[in-house]
Amino acid sequence: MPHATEGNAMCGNTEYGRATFKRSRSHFADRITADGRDGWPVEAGRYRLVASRACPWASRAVIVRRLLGLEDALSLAIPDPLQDDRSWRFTLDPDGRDPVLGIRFLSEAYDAREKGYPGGVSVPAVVDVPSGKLVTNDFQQITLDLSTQWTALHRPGAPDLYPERLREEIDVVMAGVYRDVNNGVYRAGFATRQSEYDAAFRDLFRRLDLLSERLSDQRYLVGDTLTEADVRLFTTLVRFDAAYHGHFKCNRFKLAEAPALWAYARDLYQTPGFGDTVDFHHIKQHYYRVHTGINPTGIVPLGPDLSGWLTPHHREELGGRPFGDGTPPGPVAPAEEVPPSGRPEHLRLGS
Ligand SMILES: N[C@@H](CCC(=O)N[C@@H](CS)C(=O)NCC(=O)O)C(=O)O
Repeated sequence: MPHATEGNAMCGNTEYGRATFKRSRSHFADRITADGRDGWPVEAGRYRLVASRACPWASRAVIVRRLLGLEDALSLAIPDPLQDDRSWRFTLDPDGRDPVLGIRFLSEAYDAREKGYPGGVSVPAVVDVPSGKLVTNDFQQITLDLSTQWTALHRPGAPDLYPERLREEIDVVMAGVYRDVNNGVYRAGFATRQSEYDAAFRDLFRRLDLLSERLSDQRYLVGDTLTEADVRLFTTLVRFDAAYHGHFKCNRFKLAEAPALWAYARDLYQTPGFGDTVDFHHIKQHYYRVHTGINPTGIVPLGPDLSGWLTPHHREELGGRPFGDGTPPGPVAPAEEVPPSGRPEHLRLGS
């Protein structure tokens, strides 16, 4: 069932104004479940995940899908990192149409679900392919359902990213990461009053200090294996120096200046399923060119030097078993490879 929205701010260029930054709650919160209780049963090939590689919320779903080996069961559509006033568009595809859904704008799937829907069009979005209708854009729930409801379609050796016995701790860690880090960078970046920015900045760096401490003697956030909590922290950390440090004024330090966090982020980046989904070109283009309210010239910086992402991290010395009793995912399917333009080894600083 559609849920009411709260506030009016999203990370696009049109929905933040003079008011305090407030993230809207996802409007379509139906769930795709094993028992199909909302009318959307888990089914291989039925749904399409629309996820911008620029967007941290959508990237969570891209990473989890890959870690769990759901690529064949749930196909992936990647829109242009630059929205126009009709929001996300499929201009990277031939004829500007998503080849599976046949639509030019993600808004068409929202319209098919609810004509005249007044809220924003956002990613991640899961669309029912046969009807063309949006099922859910509930970014907080989508990944948890991939872990707990799509189990029949997981690859052999898929990790348990949301293990029952650790859920309480994972939820607590994720709540702090969400409030101060994932959403904290947006609160700082879109603040329109000094006091709002100051508060968001302080909360963000206080939390990063705590996380640094936690990660200085343990490899992962909860337990000794990868969990959903690591996915959620990673998607903000990987954008930190490329976007948030400058564009959102989150500049007490760069990620590359925070030893434990930087090694942790590199460890994840170099783990199959994480870095192989990251497109730094999409990230930089999106943030610096779409948020014209905070970067009116639309100039995209050439830096920072991203080559450090590939350097040794030595985190294996802390122990940990990334995939628990499972195994890492295999190579990325050729059709889903991040193009060279988005990889650190190909991104060149101006010379
Ligand atoms: N659905 C979410 C979170 C996801 C989100 O904010 N996604 C951004 C991209 S990072 C988006 O699609 N914003 C709409 C737009 O930019 O047009 C919400 O309700 O706040």
